[in-house]
Amino acid sequence: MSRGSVVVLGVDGYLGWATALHLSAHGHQVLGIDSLVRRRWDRECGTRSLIPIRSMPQRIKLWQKLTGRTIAWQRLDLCNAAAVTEMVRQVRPAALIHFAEQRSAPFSMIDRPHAVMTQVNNLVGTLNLLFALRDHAPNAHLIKLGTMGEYGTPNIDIEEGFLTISHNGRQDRLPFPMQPGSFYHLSKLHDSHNIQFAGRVWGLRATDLHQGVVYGSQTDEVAIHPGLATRFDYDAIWGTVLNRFCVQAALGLPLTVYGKGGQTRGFLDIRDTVACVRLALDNPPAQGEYRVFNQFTEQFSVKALAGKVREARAAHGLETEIVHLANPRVEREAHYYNAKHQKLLDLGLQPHLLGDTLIESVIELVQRYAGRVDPVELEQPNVDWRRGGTAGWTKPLPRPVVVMSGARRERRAAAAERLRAGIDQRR
Ligand code: NAD
Ligand code: USQ
Repeated sequence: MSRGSVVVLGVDGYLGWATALHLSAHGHQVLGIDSLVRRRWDRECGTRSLIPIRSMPQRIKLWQKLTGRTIAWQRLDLCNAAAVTEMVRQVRPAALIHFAEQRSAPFSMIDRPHAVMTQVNNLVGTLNLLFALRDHAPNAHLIKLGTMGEYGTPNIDIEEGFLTISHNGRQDRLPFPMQPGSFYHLSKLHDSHNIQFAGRVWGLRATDLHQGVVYGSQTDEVAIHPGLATRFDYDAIWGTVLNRFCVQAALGLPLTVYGKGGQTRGFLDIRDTVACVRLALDNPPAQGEYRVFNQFTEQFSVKALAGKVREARAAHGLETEIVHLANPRVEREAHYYNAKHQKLLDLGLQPHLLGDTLIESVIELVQRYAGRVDPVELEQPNVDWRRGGTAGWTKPLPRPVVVMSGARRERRAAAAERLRAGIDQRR
């Protein structure tokens, strides 16, 4: 690798792969890093990407064949401090885009081992990186994927990272008060604190992208060839809400709104994720600066989102049912939400807003792979925030934690039957 290159950590994942292609297409020398642990977690959970994804060596070979551009690739676990230090020492990157974490809130709420593993994986990986940067690349720009969920849903406007507070006649600009909603979301907040602290004491520079929920799967680069596909999760553990609704709509199944559905979040198209990362990369912070960008383009309640999917289907004469399930999560279902997201727009972001056409295009894509949908994975309810495990299990706790085993096929058939029966009753 040449000096001045960009390291994409978590390159085998949903957003990491799309970003690596995008940066490579725009002339960056990209080194992709991943431990492939997500493929192991998929095997553990019995989940898989709806859209088939190739191995890392196959993907980068195809990218080179199609475009003549090279993406270097290294399998590496960020929790291996010696390996991280050696990689940073050798590459001395200009920038690192850090996607490489356990990113599912439900996964982190299954039980104690999953909560611990999530926080150890995420915090240790990020700490290893910070120390390696201090020692071997102190000028590098760390772009870290955080999450809007760090803020929670306060009854005041959400600012971009910081809030000016007046107290007893004095004023200061302080980190925004945070109320994350899962052990996963807490891990992102702990990372934010560690990165901010490292900036303060070692003068590192970092951008913390507090990203909302991402939807879609097609970027300009991913769309070049089916072999360049990025993963698309739709199950109850890894699938994000709009992607799940599109799969449910494509199969003519009811859209599963948890609880009242007034829970509101920031959302963005995956094309805007890659654009935002490039904007952050092209406009680095000053040495020693820690900055936060709220990375989303629109906010919707879950109920409104389901309504949008239903409308998009109705435009084609198709009926879609919306069901309200008992909420397996502990979260406010009706609340004030107004999150600022100006800084990336100021840098030139041109958002792809959610319209019927986009929803339809995701549904069309899903329909191509409908045969790969596993009803067990769509089945509700899933991981229960109060009891852990899954709310669907009727036997008393403790239960074995993750789902698949030799009995998988049987349960899959039974779940498909239950799902069909449930839908028939509702009709
Ligand atoms: P993903 O699970 O598809 O990809 C994460 C990748 O990181 C996987 O390929 C995994 O193998 C790798 N990884 C995890 N731990 C690692 C380690 N210790 N060492 C090396 N590699 C490791 O997730 P994603 O949806 O692409 O999300 C990427 C990042 O963006 C995450 O940090 C997530 O918190 C953040 N984010 C995602 C969304 C979203 O809607 N997908 C929204 C906001 C923020
Ligand atoms: N929800 C439903 N029905 C479903 C699935 C989800 O109503 O079938 C609701 C959830 O209860 C929640 C909202 O939709 O209120 C969002 O859930 P999600 O699973 O789409 O997103 P979340 O768990 O918050 O996590 C995802 C990513 C995570 C990222 C986060 C951004 O998995 O990596 O950090 O989105 S944010 O939500 O802004 O924190």
